[in-house]
Amino acid sequence: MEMGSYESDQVYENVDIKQPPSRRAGAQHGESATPVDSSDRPAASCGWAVWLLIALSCLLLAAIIALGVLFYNLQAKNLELQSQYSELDRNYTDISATVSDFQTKNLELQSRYSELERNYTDISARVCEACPQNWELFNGKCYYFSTDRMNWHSSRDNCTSLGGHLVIIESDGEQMTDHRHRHSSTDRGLFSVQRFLSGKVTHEAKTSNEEEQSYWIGLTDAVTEGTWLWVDGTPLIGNVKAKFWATRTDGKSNEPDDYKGDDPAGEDCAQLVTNSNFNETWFDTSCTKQNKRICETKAVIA
Ligand SMILES: [Ca+2]
Ligand SMILES: [Ca+2]
Ligand SMILES: [Ca+2]
Repeated sequence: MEMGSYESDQVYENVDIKQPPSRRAGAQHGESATPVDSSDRPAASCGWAVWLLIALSCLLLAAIIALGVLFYNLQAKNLELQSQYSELDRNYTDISATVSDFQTKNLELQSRYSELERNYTDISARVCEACPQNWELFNGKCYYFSTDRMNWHSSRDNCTSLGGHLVIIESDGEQMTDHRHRHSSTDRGLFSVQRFLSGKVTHEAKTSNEEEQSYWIGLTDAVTEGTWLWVDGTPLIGNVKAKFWATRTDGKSNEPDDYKGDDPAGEDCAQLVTNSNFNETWFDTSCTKQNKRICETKAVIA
């Protein structure tokens, strides 16, 4: 038995060696074994860590899910924005194309406007060029009413130097021999010109505050007394109505009277003078008289 006790002591001794120092000390000092759960602590600590780990894992999972949802939402938003951007880009391209189109059309319109402006200028120039400057257009002819005065021969030469001639108030010779119907037609034109010239001269008299305005016309009987010729050599014949000599109401002879009271050479040149009756405005007078003049030339376009 003692041997057995010895053996068990040995066993305890062996076991005791494996005890932690504190416990061994307590046993040595005869302290009773503490009721504390010192032997349970490692297990509780481990459980808490596991729960913490689980909680952290849950949090992590929740965070991952949240991030995933957020990412998904952001991606959806991104796709939407990309779509909107594409649409805006298309719209911008469309607008750019439209602007470009407008610019092209604007240039085209500007070009057409310039062309129209040039045409207008050309037409204006042509219309203006129908008569020289200061000449008046009437029935396809241009007339110049001078403001200065000269004798008849100087007036004739001056009109020629201006590219025209002293006015001829006469129908075309060939037309005069034409059909009767044409006669009345040309007569109307002739009377129309006579009225225009007399009206203009009368108007000049009113605006210049001069009672009488007298202008040389291209008619003379200087070569043969009584034989009146136009400056182009055409004789004053034909229709008797195409003569607009004045009828005197003061008892003197009707025009032309070749009056010699002022000039012994008589009166061999015709002047157109202000008169209320536009069909009686011609007077013969001395060719040396200083008169204004009416020059005539063809218009460039009728
Ligand atoms: Ca004479
Ligand atoms: Ca005469
Ligand atoms: Ca006379």
